[in-house]
Amino acid sequence: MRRISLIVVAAGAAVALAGCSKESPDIKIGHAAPLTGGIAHLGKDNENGARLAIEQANEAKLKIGGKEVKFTLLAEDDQADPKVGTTVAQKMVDAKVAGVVGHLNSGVTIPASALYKDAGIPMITGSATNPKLTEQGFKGIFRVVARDDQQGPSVANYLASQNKPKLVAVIDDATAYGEGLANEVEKTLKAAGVDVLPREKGTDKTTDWKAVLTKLKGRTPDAIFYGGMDATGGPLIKQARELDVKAVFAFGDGACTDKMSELAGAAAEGLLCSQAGIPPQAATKAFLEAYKKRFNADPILYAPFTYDAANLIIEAMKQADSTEPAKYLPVLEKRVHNGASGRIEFDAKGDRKDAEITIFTMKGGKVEPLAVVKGGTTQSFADFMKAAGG
Ligand code: ABU
Repeated sequence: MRRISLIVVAAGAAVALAGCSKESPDIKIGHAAPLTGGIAHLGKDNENGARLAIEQANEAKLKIGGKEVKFTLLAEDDQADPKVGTTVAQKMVDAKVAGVVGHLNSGVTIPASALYKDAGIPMITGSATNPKLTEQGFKGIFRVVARDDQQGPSVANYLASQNKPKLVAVIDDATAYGEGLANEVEKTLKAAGVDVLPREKGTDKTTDWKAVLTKLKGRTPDAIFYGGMDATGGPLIKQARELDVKAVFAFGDGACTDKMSELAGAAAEGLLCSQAGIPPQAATKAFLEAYKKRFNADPILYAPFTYDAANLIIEAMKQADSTEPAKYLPVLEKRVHNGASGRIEFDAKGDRKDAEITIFTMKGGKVEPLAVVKGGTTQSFADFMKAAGG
């Protein structure tokens, strides 16, 4: 009888101790992007940005709700596949993540966003640019880059005004991103009086473009725009030059990376492309130094934006003094954040207000910024940096 009493007392003491535990609550933040396949380098870059923000928050030993919190990054591989993406999103919901940074691809982010919205989990993408994401009217779904109905017209107008093509061929990879961006480019070119050939299509796995290019060669377009990622855009431009296609090539953000040179060599020189934000090298010095120190590499494309997305979630939790989505979401919706990629404020749809678009050319194997488009005004990259105090 005495032994039973002792056990009961000991169990009670253990419960009481757990109740007033000084242990840091573990707050999970999800990140999802392709970590395998042709664009794994971009997925890892995005993940690194979010990871850096979380590690810095843990070093700062933040107190929320009177307790020191420890953030954990739940990093998942969605394989750039819409079906895998929704499975990953369900895994995040089941794991009770407090917020999500991601996904990378528009075609994955759009279906995944419905699961986060239903679960009341805020999600911020640092790279998905298809307008539909924030046109769904979902509460708690945000993006910190520009949309393709801003990016497409910017790159198309730059191409039309600088290169003055009379006939343009447009190819896409049949994804929500590639097709959507190509549609915006085609619409803008036609409005500028440029003739556009009937659309050619590949997939996000196509690396043999010879049939499409041979067909286009016979039509001698002055320029070719491709809506797709660098893993497929690199072989496209390489094979075009091998077939002696002389057209100027233009691409959107998915193929606006130094990887184009790795894949296509000298064939990539002179290409024109856009990114849906400021270039990585224009991010804050503090971010660039911390990224280099942590990962022994420079950011490739959107790491400053996923870093900002993770910090936006953490800062909103701090301000709300709660890690509960229902409590910090109203703060996140209204927050003004001065991040690595500049000032971020969301509009009523969850898009970034006054987002920049940068136009680049490939020079010496590196994408080099030429101009920045903001609020419909284009200025040289040098002037943009001067005005930004850089
Ligand atoms: N925006 C570039 C690639 C990601 C996407 O929107 O699919």
